[in-house]
Amino acid sequence: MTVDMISASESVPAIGISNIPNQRYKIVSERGGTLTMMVCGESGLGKTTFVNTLFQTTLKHSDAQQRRHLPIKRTVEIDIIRAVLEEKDFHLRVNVIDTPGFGDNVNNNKSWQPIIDFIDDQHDSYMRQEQQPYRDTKYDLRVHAVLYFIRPTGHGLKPLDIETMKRISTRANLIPVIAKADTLSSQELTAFKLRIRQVIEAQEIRIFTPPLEKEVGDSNQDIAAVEHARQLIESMPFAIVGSEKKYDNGQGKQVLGRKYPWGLVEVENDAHCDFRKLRSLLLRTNLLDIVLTTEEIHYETFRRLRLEGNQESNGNGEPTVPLRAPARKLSHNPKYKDEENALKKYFTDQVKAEEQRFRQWEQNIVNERIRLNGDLEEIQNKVKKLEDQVRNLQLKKR
Ligand SMILES: Nc1nc2c(ncn2[C@@H]2O[C@H](COP(=O)(O)OP(=O)(O)OP(=O)(O)O)[C@@H](O)[C@H]2O)c(=O)[nH]1
Ligand SMILES: [Mg+2]
Repeated sequence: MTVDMISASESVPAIGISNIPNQRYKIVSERGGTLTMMVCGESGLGKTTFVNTLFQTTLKHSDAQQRRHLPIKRTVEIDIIRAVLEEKDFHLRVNVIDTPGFGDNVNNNKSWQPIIDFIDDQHDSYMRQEQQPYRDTKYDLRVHAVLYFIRPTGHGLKPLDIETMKRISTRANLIPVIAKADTLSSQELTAFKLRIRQVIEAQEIRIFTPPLEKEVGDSNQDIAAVEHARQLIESMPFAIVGSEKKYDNGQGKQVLGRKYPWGLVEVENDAHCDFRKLRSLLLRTNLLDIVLTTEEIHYETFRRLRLEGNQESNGNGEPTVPLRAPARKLSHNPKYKDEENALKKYFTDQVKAEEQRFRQWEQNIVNERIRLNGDLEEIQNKVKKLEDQVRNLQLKKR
């Protein structure tokens, strides 16, 4: 598996992952604090760029830079990027699943399938591990959030977007985002957001929404949290700008952005795009909601349907969760080759050990048979002798 391991001893404090309200922070850290997110959508919408931008803004530069200098190519297979965000004594492991974009083909039929398969496979794999009694650490790549990139057409959602989002929403937290928001004017963007929200509602697509009503107390902190959640909801779907280049913001500060003859669009500027809002939702304010709803709703639903063998329809007459676990297919993806080879070796070793044990057992049986045959022969000889004696006695008697 080609996994990029980026770790930073310190991250930019502005993120404040260690500032998650107390109780929740504890649960997250006890559970090891892992967030797995996936990016998907049409090709060329800036998914890979977004992933790099996200890491670049959350990690200290030394490690992140390595990745930055790699030229971005079209993503051709599912790529897993791992990073560890560390702040004070808080560790958050972040896994990002970067996926190849859907083609611009006329026939994009079922282009969502690899994404759905990946999400289901992770649920399946976790379920299998849960069924093994002696397994402490589980390999867990269950997807907590899927960022769905929408092309900034200014018109609306395509049927492919709607179909794909519907399917994703039945198994994971779906977060739609408007890609390359710098290509739309702010009026266009406002109108586009409204239209997308209307379609999402009309099509009854379930998207992840920050809860407004949770644990509301009277403290200023709670009021601020609710207000923040309200702002997040109002900005959805988040308008994203990604970039790996830094420019002078006019005040002598180098900032990530995209430069145009008419000016600079800054990634981390709330007046320019919603990048910071999305980052905050994912890594801070709603980290726990995202992780817990995945476990308590999406994974539980998947598990229940699998165990009951029920099929729940998604309204198109198609099951949302396949009835039975798919046969484990041997992947052609070189990323899984190592894992596959390790698994094969494990099985071969197990089979060899069992065979050895069987041979030993067989040998023991042969030895035992030889011993018993020896005994038998001895007894038969004794019987023969006794019979001879009897015969002799009978002869004498006559
Ligand atoms: N204007 C603009 N261009 C962007 C943005 N993000 C990425 N790009 C550019 O869009 C092109 C495609 O970016 P990628 O990150 O490779 O897109 P992708 O979605 O990963 O594409 P696939 O891997 O083919 O699915 C690159 O030239 C980027 O520089 C953005 O926010 N605004
Ligand atoms: Mg890509």
